Amino acid sequence: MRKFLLLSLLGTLILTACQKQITSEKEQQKTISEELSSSSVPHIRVKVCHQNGIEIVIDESSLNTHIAHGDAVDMDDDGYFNSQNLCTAIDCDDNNASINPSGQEICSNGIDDDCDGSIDEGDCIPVVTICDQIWMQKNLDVTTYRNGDIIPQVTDQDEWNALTTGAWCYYNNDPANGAVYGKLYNWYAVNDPRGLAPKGWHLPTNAEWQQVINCLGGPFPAGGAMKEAGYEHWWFPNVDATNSSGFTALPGGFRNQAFPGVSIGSDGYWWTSTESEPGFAIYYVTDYNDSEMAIDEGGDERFGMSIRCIKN
Ligand SMILES: [Ca+2]
Ligand SMILES: [Ca+2]
Ligand SMILES: [Ca+2]
Ligand SMILES: [Ca+2]
Repeated sequence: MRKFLLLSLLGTLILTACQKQITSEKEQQKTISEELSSSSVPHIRVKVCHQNGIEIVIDESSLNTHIAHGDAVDMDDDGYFNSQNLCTAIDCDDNNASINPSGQEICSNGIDDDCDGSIDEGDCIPVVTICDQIWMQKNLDVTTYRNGDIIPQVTDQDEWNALTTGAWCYYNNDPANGAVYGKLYNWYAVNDPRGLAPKGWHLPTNAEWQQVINCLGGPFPAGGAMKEAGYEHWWFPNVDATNSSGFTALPGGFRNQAFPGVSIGSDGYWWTSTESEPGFAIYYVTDYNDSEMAIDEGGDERFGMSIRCIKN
């Protein structure tokens, strides 16, 4: 009998200890889940294209389930899905938001930036890295905004002068100039919310122009370091032009309210995205008879000027 009582007591003690352990494990789990749900770390959201062509946004935690169903995903959030789907063309690199079917093909990087199956093909843009900034090495030459909307070409001088919206022209309305110098855009095109720069690029601000000029030693040596050397495009004496930066500035001239083309061969003009006062924006100019890359805050927004884009 005593033996039975001892065993019974021992059993009760063990049971109580086990229950306590279970209760404490439950409390621990509860605490962990409370911590998780109240965590300030945001859950990562991912876009998914269902096989029925419906696009939804999910929590990353359910990603594997969707992938197992055969849904396409957009991990780099560039708007293109990673495999055959009914929502978009295929993103050929879903870990890089600069690479997608509306990307800009960059020359000499060995990458198919626009997902067309060709690498560094004909219409590619040469780029140059200067002081931690990646610049297009050629003036902009697009006819559409980033969303595909057409930017009108305006040749008539009165029509150009009356514009309050974006437009482009060739210097002197001559396409032969466009082949070398790119297109001239008014500042309304620069400022259009649809985006003048291709996806993954932007129009440089005044601060970004200042950064490269300061890095090249200030306005005076900078012009020489940025100008294409020699006289193929620039007038003699093309002072101090070395192109040591690789920027390869060309004298594309500009369009004003009187003429469809002024100063080709002697000056290059580039818009910034920075407005100085209503109706006027900041631009940079360099010319053939000194080595300055000069700032001018008085660019009439109706002027047509060259554009250089910077990589985001
Ligand atoms: Ca993508
Ligand atoms: Ca991509
Ligand atoms: Ca390509
Ligand atoms: Ca490329």
